[in-house]
Amino acid sequence: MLALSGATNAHVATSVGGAYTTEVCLSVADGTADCTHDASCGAGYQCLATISGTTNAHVADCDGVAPYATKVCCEVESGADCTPGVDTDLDGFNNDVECYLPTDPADDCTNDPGVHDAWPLDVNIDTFVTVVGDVLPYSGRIGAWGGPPPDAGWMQRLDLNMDNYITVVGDVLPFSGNIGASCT
Ligand SMILES: [Ca+2]
Ligand SMILES: [Ca+2]
Ligand SMILES: [Ca+2]
Ligand SMILES: [Ca+2]
Repeated sequence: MLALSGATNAHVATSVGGAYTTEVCLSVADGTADCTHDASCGAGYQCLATISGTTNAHVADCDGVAPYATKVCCEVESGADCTPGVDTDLDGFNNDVECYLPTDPADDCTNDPGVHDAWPLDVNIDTFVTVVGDVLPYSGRIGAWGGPPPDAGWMQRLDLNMDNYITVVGDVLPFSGNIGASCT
């Protein structure tokens, strides 16, 4: 992303070299990050800082108040395959829906209960589909809209048909016939 000349009161450069030996890096858990230095950030890129030049430079934030001319633009690409109309893991939900919720589009069951969210019907991530664990979270949220701005009851994880509303027909009905099901 950037190189610093030291740990404090440092100048910045766009690449490591000379006095600039401390790299500023961006990492993502699942995917890749790409950063550029340009006058404006392209589609999909976010401005993380602005700098006054390519070396011996000053740095500022991106809030538009006294920015420097060059923007540090970064994009994070998910490692997940979010192709619409494809259900890679055969858990009944297409990859684009799983990326939206989000659940793991490449796995039909959690590998780490409570943490790794993989099966859209297993809302509480315990490998079982139950009324108490997975349907009860909908209570009080029916009719909620995803916005902007989102309603107070909105929870994107529950919008199984990706229509930006939490409804009985679209999002609770998929549980019918699946209560008691489990995955391994
Ligand atoms: Ca799937
Ligand atoms: Ca899945
Ligand atoms: Ca569950
Ligand atoms: Ca919905």
